[in-house]
Amino acid sequence: MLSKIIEDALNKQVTVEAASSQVYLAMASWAETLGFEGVATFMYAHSDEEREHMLKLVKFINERGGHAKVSLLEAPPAEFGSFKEMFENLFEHEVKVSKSINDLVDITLKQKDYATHNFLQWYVSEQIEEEALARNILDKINLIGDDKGGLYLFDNDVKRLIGSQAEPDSN
Ligand code: OFO
Repeated sequence: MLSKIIEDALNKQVTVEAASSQVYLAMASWAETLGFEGVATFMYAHSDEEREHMLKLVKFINERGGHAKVSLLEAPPAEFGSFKEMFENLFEHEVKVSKSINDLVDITLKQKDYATHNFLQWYVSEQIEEEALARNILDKINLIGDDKGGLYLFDNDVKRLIGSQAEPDSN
């Protein structure tokens, strides 16, 4: 059974994951309007993954006797400047999400909720992967700079990174 403190903290994370899904969806749509099909495909898939992260939390909260809530989200931006800015934005976003997961883990320890602590280890591993992937993409983008041909190749390449993150455990 979840304590109210843990239930509220997990519900906050539901909102964080939902917001991540929305922002990556906005990035996908923007890239698609610019004709960058590979980047759009990557971002659509990433948005779906964030929804999975959210659903995993929703199910856990309800399974443990709590009530997962769906909240109103702020609209993400519609445009992201350049791909470099967009991927910088993605990286910074993931660093923030990692902090939010770490804070959550900290609360479970203080509350001595070891079941939720154990459940959250999946997210801890996932954030390591997500930050590494974002950093990897950013390195590639920095190498390309403003080179149009490079961006074209990058667009083709980035599709291959979909699902390249290790799935620590799907349960
Ligand atoms: Fe849910 O991992 Fe990204 O935000």
